[in-house]
Amino acid sequence: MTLPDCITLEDSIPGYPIYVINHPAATARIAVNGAHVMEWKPTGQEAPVLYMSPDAILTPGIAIRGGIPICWPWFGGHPTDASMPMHGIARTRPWELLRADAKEGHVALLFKLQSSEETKALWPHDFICHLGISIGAALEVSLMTQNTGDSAFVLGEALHTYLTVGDIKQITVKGLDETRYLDTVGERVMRDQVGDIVFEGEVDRQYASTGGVIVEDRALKRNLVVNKLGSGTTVVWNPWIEKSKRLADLPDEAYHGFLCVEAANAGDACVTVAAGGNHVLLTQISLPSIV
Ligand code: TA6
Repeated sequence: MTLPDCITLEDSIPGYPIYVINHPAATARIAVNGAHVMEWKPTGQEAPVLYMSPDAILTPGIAIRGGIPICWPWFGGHPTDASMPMHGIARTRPWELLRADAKEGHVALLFKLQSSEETKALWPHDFICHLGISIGAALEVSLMTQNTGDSAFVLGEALHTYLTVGDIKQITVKGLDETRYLDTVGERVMRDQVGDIVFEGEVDRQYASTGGVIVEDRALKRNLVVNKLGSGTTVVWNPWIEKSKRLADLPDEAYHGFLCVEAANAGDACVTVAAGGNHVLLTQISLPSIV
């Protein structure tokens, strides 16, 4: 497939192809492993918008710590089998690039992942997934699921976005006030959000919300707007120090510099896709203003 001049296929890591985008509107890197948007930096921004761990393991079959991991077809642990991989099977498989187009204001890429005997050994359903990525002054990622089998399946999923922040202690997340959420830190319990979200310790919450949020970053003097479509769950996660120490692919102190805001469908928001049916989950990240 011919690539536009602004996209190159980098093989600096043997057996681990990465598409490198250098467009006037933004730069980005996308790994074939997991169709994983690793990096995105709109032109004019000093700091990248997506966070990538310096200790991320770039090996086929291993999930990447940072960027936008695709959690699919389950979110978190497998519903019934603890031996299955966390967050499903999509983020650790190679996806096929179907096409890439460069436009004046953005680059658009389309990746595909299709069921196989190997995937059906892990998840016994026929499917075709497409991932549409639009990279420019904003980033839009769309995960499209087609059920190509003859029976319905239940889908848990997330676009597990890692956002670079200047200092987690100077972050406020707006847009989830009075929203019900599952708090998974310690005992799993339902709570109601009171006011904006601030960070004084580990946060791992699944909010019942279909709307967007604003991440106000007073340290970097920027707002990140995270909008979404086809999502009933907004996951907000920062591991803080103790969990960071337990993650081998994340420096202990890295928690100061990132936050996950995930467009998801988890728990009661999991989606039933009928035979022959489809479902779209989309997240969009933009930077409308300098605070
Ligand atoms: O989205 C939050 C979460 O489910 C956390 O509980 C934490 O496990 C995080 O995902 C990262 O999961 P991973 O499997 O990528 O280490």
